[in-house]
Amino acid sequence: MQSLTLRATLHHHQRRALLKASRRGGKGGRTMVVVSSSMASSFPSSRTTGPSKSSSSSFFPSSSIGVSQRRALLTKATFYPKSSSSSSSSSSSSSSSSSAARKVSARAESSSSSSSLSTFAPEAETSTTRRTRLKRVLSGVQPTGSIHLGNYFGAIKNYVKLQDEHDAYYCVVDLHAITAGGHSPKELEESTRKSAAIYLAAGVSPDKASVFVQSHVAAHSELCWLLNCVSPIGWLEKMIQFKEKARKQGEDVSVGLLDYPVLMAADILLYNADLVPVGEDQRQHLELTRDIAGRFNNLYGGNKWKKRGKNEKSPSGRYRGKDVLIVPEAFTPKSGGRVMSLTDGSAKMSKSNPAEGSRINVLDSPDVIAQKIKRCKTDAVEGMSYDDERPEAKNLLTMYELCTGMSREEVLNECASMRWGEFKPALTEVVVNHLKPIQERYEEIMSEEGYLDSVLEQGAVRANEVAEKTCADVRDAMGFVHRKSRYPSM
Ligand code: AQP
Repeated sequence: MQSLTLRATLHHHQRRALLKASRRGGKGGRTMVVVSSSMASSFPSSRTTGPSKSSSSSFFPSSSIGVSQRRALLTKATFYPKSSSSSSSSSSSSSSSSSAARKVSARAESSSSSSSLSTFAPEAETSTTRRTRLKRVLSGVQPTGSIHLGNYFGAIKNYVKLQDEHDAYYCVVDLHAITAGGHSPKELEESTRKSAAIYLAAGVSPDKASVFVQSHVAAHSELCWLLNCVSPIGWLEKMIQFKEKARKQGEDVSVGLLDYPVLMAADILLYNADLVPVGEDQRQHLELTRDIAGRFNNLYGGNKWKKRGKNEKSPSGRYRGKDVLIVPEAFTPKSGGRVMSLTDGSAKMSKSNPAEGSRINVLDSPDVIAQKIKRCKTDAVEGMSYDDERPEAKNLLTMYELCTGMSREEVLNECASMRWGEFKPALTEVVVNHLKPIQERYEEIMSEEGYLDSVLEQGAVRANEVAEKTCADVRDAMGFVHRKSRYPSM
């Protein structure tokens, strides 16, 4: 198996060019390529934070670097032959690949402040020290249907903003996607990959955030079960989303749908997340997460946890006697926290709405976007305003604001006097222009064989590392007999 771990500060396109080049040179055993910041500095900056700041022109296709430059990169790259892995297990073992990947990640991380690959300054920051220094952020989108502008502005765009200053974990929550019951296995698989690729295309960088698939970290399901046993059923029955979706599903409503918020609590609490970027519709679930964490800490944390062992340290190395689970905060943007439907300004834009014309998907073509905006609901008032009494006008102006990055005042200066017939083409243009670079990057990511899988694998390795520790502490606090060995979860 050939596994490439590309970190440091390169743009993903740059890494992909390297990936291609190294494939040609790395036949045989596992090949790990580490790229130093000094190498990265010869290319355009990778600190792209959003689609508006970058376009496909900033990426470096293999043709844009000279042969000698590429050769120099590959000569500088450090190769870890199979035998150098710390694990002696078979080449296909994910645990050996995990430990090697961690090693490489840590090296790449520390190399970001050094001028040469062979010199690792002792004071250089490692991935571990960076992680302990930064506050942690966790979030995810379920791979049901297509990601729409609500998901993008309510959640994903904030993933990109927060990744610079946080230890970020972003997952595609595939276990949540099956709670509606009767899903198509083929669509789940496709949608999971598509969603992960959209995260990356929107600007989430695997250099800054761990991007992974929820079901690749078995601890999500385990912690969900443990938390189920401390969560009163009455709390779950009160959830608005459960009531609305259960009404639509009738008698076929699954236990999974009721349990959705406990799984979401597990997702968040596993990573000891400080901050969770979510749209307004998920704030109630986040409140529930806080309640579940509080209840767990009351039942098993503090002094009760302290008495659980002679050793004052927990399995993960934390001091017993404190809260076992961190109570998180929600992060919801002022604008974009609730993007409304195109066909009903009082209902949120949603993946599960059977009317395709009610939403704009991130991957919709310009023609489809133009059609949807042309047909969207309007009112009979002349001119455009952010009036609460005019939910459709307010929603579409907010969309204009979000796509252009303009303030409300600027949007009004430009659009207040427009009629619907004038405003709709203007809105179409800014939406299409905003989504164009994302769609182009999406195509590139999907066409690069192996790239997405390598990102997801590396993300899952890091996520498992953190999640396993929290789960071990939770089991310890609850009184489960310690496991003598770690079982591979992937
Ligand atoms: N309309 C929206 N406006 C702003 N944010 C939104 N989110 C969802 N809809 C809007 C946010 O997107 C993130 C991922 O959502 P999810 O995949 O968990 O699904 P959801 O919240 O149930 O909403 P969907 O995507 O419309 O799906 P369905 O139709 O199944 O309800 C979350 O942070 C969410 O807040």
